[in-house]
Amino acid sequence: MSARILVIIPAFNEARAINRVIGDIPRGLASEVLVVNNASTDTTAANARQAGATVVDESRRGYGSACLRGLEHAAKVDPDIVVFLDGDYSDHPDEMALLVNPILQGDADFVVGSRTRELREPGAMLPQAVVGNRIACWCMRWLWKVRYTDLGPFRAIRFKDLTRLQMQDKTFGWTIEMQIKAQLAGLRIAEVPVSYRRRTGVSKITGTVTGTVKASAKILWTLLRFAVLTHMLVRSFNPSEGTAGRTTHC
Ligand SMILES: Nc1nc2c(ncn2[C@@H]2O[C@H](COP(=O)(O)OP(=O)(O)OP(=O)(O)O)[C@@H](O)[C@H]2O)c(=O)[nH]1
Ligand SMILES: [Mg+2]
Repeated sequence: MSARILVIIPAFNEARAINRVIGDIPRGLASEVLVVNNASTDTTAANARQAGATVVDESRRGYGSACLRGLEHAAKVDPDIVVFLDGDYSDHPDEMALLVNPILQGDADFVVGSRTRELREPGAMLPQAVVGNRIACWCMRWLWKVRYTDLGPFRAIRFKDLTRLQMQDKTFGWTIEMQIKAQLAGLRIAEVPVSYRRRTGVSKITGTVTGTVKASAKILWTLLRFAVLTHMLVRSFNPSEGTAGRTTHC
């Protein structure tokens, strides 16, 4: 029996790109393509339907809100694997097999597409995004000993593991929340290099000053929150942890 793969695409005003994204998803690999229309004021929903996707609406704006709405739908159809993909045609949907194969082969539970420099079209990722991602990955490595190189939106995860993570973030902290929680939950994590091109349509996050500031602040806040939470958890299990001079060595 082949695995059921649900592709979730959060989309806010992506009418120019959405049908190309859907059209490039390898036929036969995805059992369903779900576009979460996040309060678009253009023809995103109609275009997505025409391209063959299931469309649901989420009126609360925010990347995480759209992804959470996608998970509500997933709970009804119970897929084996969920793939997340942006709706602006920056990711290469035709590379989807690179992400799902390690899961299908039993080598990983969670696979992140890393937008490496060699596979990135010049200008596809703005300098602020490159630097911000690098700092966030360095912090995760330092705090939780996990080696990520990107917070890429193109990713695949076993649905039952994703449910266990109890995702909550409603905005730009969604990707990093999943990566931190995957490590804390002991999932087998893999990264694969993926291509990335300049977006189609108007930039909303990294191409705008307010978008960059809001996204950076949210990512930083998420890192801090989980750092404090995990630190408190370690101390409540092991009160001597972190208390200089009281650690005993056998
Ligand atoms: N910004 C934003 N994106 C949303 C929202 N809801 C869904 N999305 C989708 O989330 C994906 C990522 O948003 P993008 O605007 O491409 O963000 P980005 O890739 O960091 O930056 P740019 O491509 O430079 O704009 C796209 O598919 C958006 O359509 C929302 O409320 N705000
Ligand atoms: Mg984008």
